[in-house]
Amino acid sequence: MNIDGRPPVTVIGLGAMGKALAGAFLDNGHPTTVWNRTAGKGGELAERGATEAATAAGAIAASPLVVVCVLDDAAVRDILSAPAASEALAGRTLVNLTNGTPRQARELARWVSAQGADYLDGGIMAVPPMIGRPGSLVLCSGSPRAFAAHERTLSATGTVSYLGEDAGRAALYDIALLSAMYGMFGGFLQAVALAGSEKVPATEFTPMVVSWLNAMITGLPNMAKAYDTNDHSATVSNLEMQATGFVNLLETGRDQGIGTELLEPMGALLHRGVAAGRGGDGLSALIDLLRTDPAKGSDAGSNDLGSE
Ligand code: FVH
Repeated sequence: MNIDGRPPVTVIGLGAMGKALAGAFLDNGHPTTVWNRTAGKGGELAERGATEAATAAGAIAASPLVVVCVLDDAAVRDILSAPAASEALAGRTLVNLTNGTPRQARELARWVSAQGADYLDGGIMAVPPMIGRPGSLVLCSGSPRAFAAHERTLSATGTVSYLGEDAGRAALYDIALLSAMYGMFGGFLQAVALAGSEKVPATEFTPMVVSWLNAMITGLPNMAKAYDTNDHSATVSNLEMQATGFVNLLETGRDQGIGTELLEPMGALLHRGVAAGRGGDGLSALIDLLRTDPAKGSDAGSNDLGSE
């Protein structure tokens, strides 16, 4: 479907995510040009109306808005550093939806700007089948001018949340959210392995995990408030109690023949919190410890949102 007046967009990278992004632009009537390093991945999109470019430079030249979504920052640089590609960037907006670090985003923003182009960095908080559907969130930061110009087109992919002019901000949120996600998944893997050590089927046990995690999640806003106000005292589950109980998680893992490598760092942090004199505080006090480098022997310190 092509809806008259919808601006053209280019998608570079046709992995699982790039294909989903290009498909969402097509669904919303945007003339869509695609390019992928390895040929042969654009066939289905071409059948739906996409134009396959022969080169990355040709793909960039085809649209004022160029979305790149490839494996990593090194791949982005590989593509854009080719002279024809970097020359084609001038006057366009590059939206980089490749997973990367805040530092990589800021470096790329400077480089893209030096090529005479606008830059937006993004983090996709969705898996490919969610793209373009309710629940898909795309974090975005960088050039306000570029965001104003292209917000409507980008919203074909999902809800787009603009986090300000600092190109690194979207990556910071993305990586922080993924950190929370991997903590949850790591806990789930451990739980299933442990229950499975006595032949409890994962499918039987998982509903209980989901319900338990949902109950625990309701405590996060209070922990956030404790951290922001630097008052970790209002707790029904103090660190000393938790550090003592956590030893049982490690011991049970060992007794059942289940690896404990996912749990050990948390156990060590709990004990470091108690050793730092924070045993009466709640779990949120540990965030202060994460802000220090134990190898340097520095004090836990405290949260001071105004100092950075
Ligand atoms: N898929 C997901 O669940 C997550 C959801 C959240 C966001 N991530 C990030 O999205 C980026 C792309 O992920 P993907 O799922 O599309 O990844 P793949 O299917 O593995 O496709 C990788 C594409 O990258 C191309 N590529 C790799 N290296 C290079 C290079 N040196 N030069 C040019 N292109 C390169 C690769 O091309 P090819 O191998 O087909 O030639 C694919 O198009 C990623 O940052 C996720 O973290 C996805």
